[in-house]
Amino acid sequence: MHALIVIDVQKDFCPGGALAVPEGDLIVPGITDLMAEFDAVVLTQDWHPAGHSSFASAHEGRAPYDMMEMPYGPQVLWPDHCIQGSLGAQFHEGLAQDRADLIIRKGYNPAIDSYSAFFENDHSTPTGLEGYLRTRGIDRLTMVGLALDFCVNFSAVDAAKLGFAVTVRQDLCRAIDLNGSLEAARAGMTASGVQLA
Ligand code: VGL
Ligand code: ZN
Repeated sequence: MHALIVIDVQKDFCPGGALAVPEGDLIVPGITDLMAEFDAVVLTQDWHPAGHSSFASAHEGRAPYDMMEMPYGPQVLWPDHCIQGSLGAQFHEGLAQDRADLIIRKGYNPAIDSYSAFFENDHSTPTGLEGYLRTRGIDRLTMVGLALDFCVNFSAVDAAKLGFAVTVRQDLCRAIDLNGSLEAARAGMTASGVQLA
């Protein structure tokens, strides 16, 4: 069984949003078209409480895109984005969200960010997605969405480590590309056995 995993195609990650990924909106029609080809469709939704610890605004004297050492490791500080219930946290209006079997939210823990759809950024707290996929007999994943070098990357690497066969459709992703993060992400995914298509 083969699932399409659509990462964080939300208004805040599209042009005009709080953490806009260049051309983030351009991938939406292609993703919607692709949904019919899969046994299952899962959407992830970045879903932070106000004042989340990954927001620069939560730390005095810090600016967006600074790095900060957290108990679980280094963390990029972001502009406020995808706040629970806000307009920016909604899916892009062109995404066929009605076709999703499951919508999994992440980043709701105030003290830990969660780039990956499988584990929070401590790399140990599970989101529950692995159990959902396995109990449905899904062993192959195709991943698309935003951003290629953060949430898609972490999700793909975790999925490969968990033993899923993972393909990332790069044409249906866009990247933030912060300080070489895109090249590092591509190298990390390849090293983990992720197929970059
Ligand atoms: C993401 C930064 C912060 C992503 C989420 O979806 O790639 N990036 N939160
Ligand atoms: Zn986030």
